[in-house]
Amino acid sequence: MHGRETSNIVILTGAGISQESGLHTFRTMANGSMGWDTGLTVHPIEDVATPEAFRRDPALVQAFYDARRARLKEVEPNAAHRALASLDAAWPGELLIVTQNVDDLHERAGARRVLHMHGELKSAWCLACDTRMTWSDDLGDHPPCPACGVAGRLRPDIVWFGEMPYEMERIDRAIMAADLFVSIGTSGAVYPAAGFVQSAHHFGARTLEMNLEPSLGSVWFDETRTGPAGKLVPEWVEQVMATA
Ligand code: BV8
Repeated sequence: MHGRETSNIVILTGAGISQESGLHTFRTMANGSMGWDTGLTVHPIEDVATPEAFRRDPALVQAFYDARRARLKEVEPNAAHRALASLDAAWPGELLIVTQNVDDLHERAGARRVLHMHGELKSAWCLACDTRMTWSDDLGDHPPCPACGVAGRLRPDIVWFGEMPYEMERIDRAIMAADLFVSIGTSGAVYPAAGFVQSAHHFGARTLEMNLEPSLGSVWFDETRTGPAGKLVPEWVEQVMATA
């Protein structure tokens, strides 16, 4: 089953690939639920990353994402992002980087075949006219929508917990056609992303994870390499390019 040539590659990335750029990862909190560690405090996802939280306290949610959007201006892509961008530019076969990250570091490193399944900080969504648009400033000060002019109806174009991730059909098709499924810097705690390795395995792909520590889904991977993405990913890209 695994003797297949490597031509179609799907790469899943998580918060761990941006950690060496200075962006925080999530954290399992004392009460077992997930939280977003801003370095100063840990926001339970229930307070900042659900539609209910946005209805309950829109100012807190907007401030949370305004701070993360502003932080993007202070960080740069790292060696792992750059290595994937060079692979994307040179790989002759199918390749898709499916990221759970809402930061723009894959694109700023030069990657093009990128799909943000959980949305992007640099995009806003108008709930009055349903337009989605590139956005780099705050949303907390209720700016008018550039498309319909209505003020205060713009929300972060982010997939919150309980909401359907973006482009699931395109992701499923890519996984079904993949010869190689690679997972980088993700804990495997959040679904449906955490289930991709099982379907990739089911459709006969070879599976490899690169992570600081084995993820929750580690048993599903044919190979696990542990260490920082900034070191492991450039090494792996060199190896896989040698097979191109
Ligand atoms: C949905 C945007 C239904 C927001 C995010 C099945 C079982 C159990 C629960 C569920 C289930 N199915 C659905 C659920 C519920 C839920 C879920 O999974 N809950 C969890 C908490 C149990 N899933 C959902 O709600 C999903 N939606 O199911 O909708 C539906 C179906 C039909 C129709 C309508 C609705 C939506 C989930 C998406 C939520 N939004 N992000 C934001 O970012 O603010 S998820 C968010 O959390 C991230 O995008 C990412 O997905 C996740 C965090 O995980 P990681 O990225 O892996 O980061 P983490 O910090 O956990 O781990 C980092 C790893 O890197 C670690 O292992 C670490 O060791 C490693 N690392 C650190 N540094 C480095 C490193 N590795 C290498 N180098 C380093 N330097």
